[in-house]
Amino acid sequence: MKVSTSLLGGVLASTAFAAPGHGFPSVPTCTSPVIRKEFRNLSTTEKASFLGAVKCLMALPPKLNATYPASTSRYEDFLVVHQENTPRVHWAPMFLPWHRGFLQDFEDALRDECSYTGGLPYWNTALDFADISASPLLNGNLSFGGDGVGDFVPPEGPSSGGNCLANGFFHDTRIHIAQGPAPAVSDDRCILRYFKPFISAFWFAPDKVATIMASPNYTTFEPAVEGDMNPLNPFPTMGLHTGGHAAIGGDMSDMFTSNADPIFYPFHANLDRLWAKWQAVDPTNRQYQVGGAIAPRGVLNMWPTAPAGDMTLDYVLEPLKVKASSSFTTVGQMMNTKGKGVRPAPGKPRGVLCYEYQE
Ligand SMILES: [Cu+2]
Repeated sequence: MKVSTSLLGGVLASTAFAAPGHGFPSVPTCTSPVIRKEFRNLSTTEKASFLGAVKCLMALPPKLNATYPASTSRYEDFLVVHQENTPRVHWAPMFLPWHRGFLQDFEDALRDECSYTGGLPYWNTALDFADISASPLLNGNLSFGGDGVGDFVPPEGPSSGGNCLANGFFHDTRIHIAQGPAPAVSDDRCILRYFKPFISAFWFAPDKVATIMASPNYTTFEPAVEGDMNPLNPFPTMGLHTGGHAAIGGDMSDMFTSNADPIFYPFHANLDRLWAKWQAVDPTNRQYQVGGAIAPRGVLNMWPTAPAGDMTLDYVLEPLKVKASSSFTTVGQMMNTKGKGVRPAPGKPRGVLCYEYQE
């Protein structure tokens, strides 16, 4: 990596300090980043400890039910916050930084409230494109479980399986929020799955990931990874994110309540990992590169009152209140996974993140 006296050079070298006189004190404090590993590379003990911590969040009482009365647990606090924010943070450049912060809050909750000591694991979906049902993440007692079973056919149409998750670590988990947009509606139900392997065979394939990673700038990378849905021709424009949600199906194909299914978290961590990898290809130009209209793309018109203009590093990511007080607010603070203590530019709030993905 080029270490220069330029502003960005000071930011990028985790041990370097920016040259004095720029009014841009960089005080990197991310000296031992949390390591986020691929789930299948966790030891049996690590798998049990991560999955157990998620179950712990499911058993803890909610903290947000003054705002969201339907939430019955800390796990469901995250569900209703995602549900409420969905129209503002999907099909838009906010997608990546908002979900990066959201995952950080989830990892923090596992660690602070459920004594978890590891990093949030990710799911390298490219390893399973040929057959998601054979994935180590979706098989066995220490996994997220497989396709749904039962003969209910959800509105999204028939496919390879049924509906209720019935095996794996979360086979008996009940969710108390109905699918669909905010406000949250109480419901007592299973976690829904409905595999569509033809979609994952297409979008999880390594050549599709390579195409996404070859995007030259943020305004092309972001829709490539998230999806740039053209309602007239949805399949070829799903992208890795929407394709993955659709391939797992059930809860994952409901864009509001998809994180009812715990596989949401390793799946989204993988998208975050790809963004960090894409940034690392050319950190001088990409570490703090954002852009694109704040208003969501497409004809869904999910956020009619969106402000005009492009997303910048100063854009305030509110409301994101899963924790009593989130340690970050702006897009700029979400741009560098090892940027704790580092300002994206003079006068901007210091970064708060300190983790890295193990390949
Ligand atoms: Cu989302």
